[in-house]
Amino acid sequence: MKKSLVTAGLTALLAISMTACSNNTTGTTGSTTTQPPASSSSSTAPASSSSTKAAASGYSLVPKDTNGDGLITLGFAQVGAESGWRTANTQSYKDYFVEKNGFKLVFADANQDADKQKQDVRDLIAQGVEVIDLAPVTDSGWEPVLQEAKNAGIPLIVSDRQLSVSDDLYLTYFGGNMKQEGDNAVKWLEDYIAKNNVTGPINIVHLQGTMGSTAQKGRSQALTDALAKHSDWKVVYEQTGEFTQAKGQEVMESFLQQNKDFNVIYSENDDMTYGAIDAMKNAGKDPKAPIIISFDGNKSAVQMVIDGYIDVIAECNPLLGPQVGDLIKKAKAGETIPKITYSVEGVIDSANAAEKIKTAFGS
Ligand code: GYE
Repeated sequence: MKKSLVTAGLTALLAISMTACSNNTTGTTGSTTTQPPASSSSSTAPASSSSTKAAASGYSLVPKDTNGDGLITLGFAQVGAESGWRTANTQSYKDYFVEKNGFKLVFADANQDADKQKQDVRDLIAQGVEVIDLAPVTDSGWEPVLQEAKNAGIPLIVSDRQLSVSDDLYLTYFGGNMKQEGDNAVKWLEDYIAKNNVTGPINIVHLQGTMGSTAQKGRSQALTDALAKHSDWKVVYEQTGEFTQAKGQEVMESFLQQNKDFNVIYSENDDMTYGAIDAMKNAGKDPKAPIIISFDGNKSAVQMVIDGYIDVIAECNPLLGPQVGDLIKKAKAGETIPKITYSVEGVIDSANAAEKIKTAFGS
């Protein structure tokens, strides 16, 4: 496989011979990091460490069967249906939060609208659900709504993406460490460049997720940190593709029209990666030429690693339902649960894609 500096014009200026792919080891999707409890009262802005933190003092609500029907009613304030990751995430909640596991599910879809989602949570409070799980579209402006949930005596769990609020406003966070995922991707690129003696500028097309989501902030921050370390790395284009395939394609098309050189695409989810690849194909560019870095690990994306389109995927596990359910049960039983639990995630590249595809989520 050859990776080359793609010129926006007709010629490829620099051919990079790819002799072997990086051999990064990966974590196990689905497992979590653990660390002994330690006290914490700090806020949990975008994730910056891969540890678990113990419950902060100041949050005393525990899940209860308040209506005595023998089930816990979970109100799930979901982001939307923008991606394959999201579809798998929703399905994992719908599969797990059922009567046989001791739950009822009330589902609210924010359609990627942060304001609507605040109303969704208020509606869940008004309905008197017994626990709320919030997967926040963006991380800011949540204090009043979380205070309302707390005042109503409804424990609130944050999942998938984090919040910039004081951690005495929620019971626990469960999900990926987005900065770590970005760091995993960057490390892979650094190793790749070193192993393959890549010289010359690294011109990066940066497709960002939903601006203001911690998934975007953490992954973008990792790239910003890398740029500060590597003087020959440059972002030649940066635009949000809102985590959707359609928007990913659209922004990549507008970039290609600028006729600029690029040799790396850093795309903050698989769906935008699919869109970017389609845009290159439609423009008559070889989608296998640039180094493509993606996030999530949908089955089709892992197949594209095998087929040589995508070079690396930083994993992000969407199958959170059973693990959130477990935390609720533990908290209900009076156990102290960690304030933050991050999924353990690694990378998928040509070294492990054939293995990883066997357990990949989605289609
Ligand atoms: O990477 C993306 C989705 O918040 C981790 O949201 C999630 C991100 C995921 O739309 O595909």
